[in-house]
Amino acid sequence: QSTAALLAAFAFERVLSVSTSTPSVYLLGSITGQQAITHLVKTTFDLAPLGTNVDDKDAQDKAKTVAAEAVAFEKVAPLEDNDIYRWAQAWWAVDRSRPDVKITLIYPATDVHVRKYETQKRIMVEETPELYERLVKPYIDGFPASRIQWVYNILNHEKEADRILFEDPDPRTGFLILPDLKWDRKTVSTLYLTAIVFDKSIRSMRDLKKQHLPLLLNIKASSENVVKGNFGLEPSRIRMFVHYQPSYYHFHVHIVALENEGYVGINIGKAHLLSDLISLLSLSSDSDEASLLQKMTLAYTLGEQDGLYRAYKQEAGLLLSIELLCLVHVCGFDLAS
Ligand code: M7G
Repeated sequence: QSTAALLAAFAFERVLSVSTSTPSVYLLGSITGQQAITHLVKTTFDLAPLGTNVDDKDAQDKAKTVAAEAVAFEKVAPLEDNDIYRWAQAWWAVDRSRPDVKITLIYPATDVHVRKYETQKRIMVEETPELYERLVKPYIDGFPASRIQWVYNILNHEKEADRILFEDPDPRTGFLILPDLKWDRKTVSTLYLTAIVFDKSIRSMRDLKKQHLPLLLNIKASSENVVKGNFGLEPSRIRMFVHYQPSYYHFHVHIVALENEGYVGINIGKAHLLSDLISLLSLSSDSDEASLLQKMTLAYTLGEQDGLYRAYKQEAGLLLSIELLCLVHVCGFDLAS
């Protein structure tokens, strides 16, 4: 079924979350009785990195077209004017080359997806290496492989194969680079690519050791070449980072234009710069030993709908009961009385 047909069949149920800065919205609904999530993002103006390059004739021509289309309206409804200031609402002409909205449809959506996109209270946790081993690793191990089927589809060239921008097939130091689903594959100022490694043993950045340095250095150099060669962006105009915790436990690197600042995914408490990871691994001792990334306490935010949040809550409940036990023991506190 086509995406258009599925969207037409989407029966709205409720709003999961709204971002006014992007601006975007996650809607929960259903399609033929199955849960579905629709994400709508209004596209931005593809002018930021292009308009500034005064020497590049092609870039200037493209900027002119984008600017001309940006002020080509089908209808304008004035709101107010005062001295030299006027404001209005407007509707763009429908035949512009730039689409107005980027749509992502998840169908059928699992409860994990619904919880991920729902507005929720967040807490900050500090994951010690001990907590990682006891709590987080079993949680990661318990994740069904089906959740990263989309990653394997890409690595096996079964899906998105024609989108691959770079590929190094080495099973240890290899990876491929392709557009992230968040990107409209058009707007350079919101460029969003992903580098996905072939090595399935690296579940997250916690698993990185000194022996993975060549892989990370490789990803950094190749990403810089791709953004320069394919999109005319200088390496100094992109941000490369890794999420901890990620949503998908198969190691990948986010490659994002600096102008694209709207996503919560670039916040501290979630994003770690690739160059910081490279530096930490360089400072780590021998390849086989635990790296600094395995010895560190890693702090991050967790939404209360996150599966891991429940594991932390159980832990907190356990601690509380241990403290209570100590209280009974040390102070002779009689809970029954
Ligand atoms: P993450 O840090 O595990 O999770 O990154 P996040 O979603 O919380 O950022 C996974 C990245 O993969 C995200 O940037 C997603 O937008 C992207 N992504 C997810 N899926 C299901 C796909 C897909 O099917 N294709 C592509 N190209 N990217 C995807």
